[in-house]
Amino acid sequence: MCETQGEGHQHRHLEVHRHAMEANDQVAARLRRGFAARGILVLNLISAPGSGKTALLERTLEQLRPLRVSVLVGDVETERDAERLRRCGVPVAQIVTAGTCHLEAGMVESHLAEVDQRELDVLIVENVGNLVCPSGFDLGEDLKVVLVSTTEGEDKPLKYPAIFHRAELALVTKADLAPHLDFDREELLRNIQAVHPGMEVLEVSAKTGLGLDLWLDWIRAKVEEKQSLHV
Ligand SMILES: Nc1nc2c(ncn2[C@@H]2O[C@H](COP(=O)(O)OP(=O)(O)O)[C@@H](O)[C@H]2O)c(=O)[nH]1
Ligand SMILES: [Mg+2]
Repeated sequence: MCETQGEGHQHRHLEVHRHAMEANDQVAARLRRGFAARGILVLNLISAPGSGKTALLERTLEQLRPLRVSVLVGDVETERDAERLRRCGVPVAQIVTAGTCHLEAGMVESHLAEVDQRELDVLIVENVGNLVCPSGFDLGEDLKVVLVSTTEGEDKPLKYPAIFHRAELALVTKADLAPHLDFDREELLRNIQAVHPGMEVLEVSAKTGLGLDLWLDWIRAKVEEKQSLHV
């Protein structure tokens, strides 16, 4: 008897979850059509809290000129990251999720008007710091980028495979700290490839600027690719 009630409850829970995901996917599809119609490249940056998403964007945004870039940044609380990024002179909207551990397509849609999308080449979404939940929610992006810092441990791709599997590019951040840590670079690279064979990987430091040129070139190439489809 108890087991039957338990199963029923679990079934209802799964149904609610399925409806929520379907609703998210519908909004994401609408967003993707809108971005495609305007030729805007959309990147969804995902990592654990503190991996260096905002620091990397602080180094990235100005250097992407003359490309026109905007940022949507998600956090559970505060406008702190938006305030940091606005200093780079690009339009930034903060999405405060008030407890939700990931961004959903509806949140992106309702904040889009705050960043001028008529005149945009690239929209960068900094997701809520979390390696698990954000990977399951489509935001209408072209590509997901996963960041993993040298301080997080080489095993993270194995422990959180979904995001490494779904992302196009892995950025190994805080490369400047590697000499000061027991960091096994080869093992991290091996673990990334084990989860996502052939995955593109760039090693960067927002502090020293190491690897930033390759990251900027990667973005520029993706923008060109996107705009060549937009005729
Ligand atoms: N040494 C070093 N520290 C970094 C680097 N990038 C970020 N940090 C530091 O890591 C902390 C978290 O960075 P932040 O950009 O806020 O991470 P986010 O939570 O992923 O947006 C801050 O104290 C940054 O100064 C880096 O390349 N090298
Ligand atoms: Mg941040």
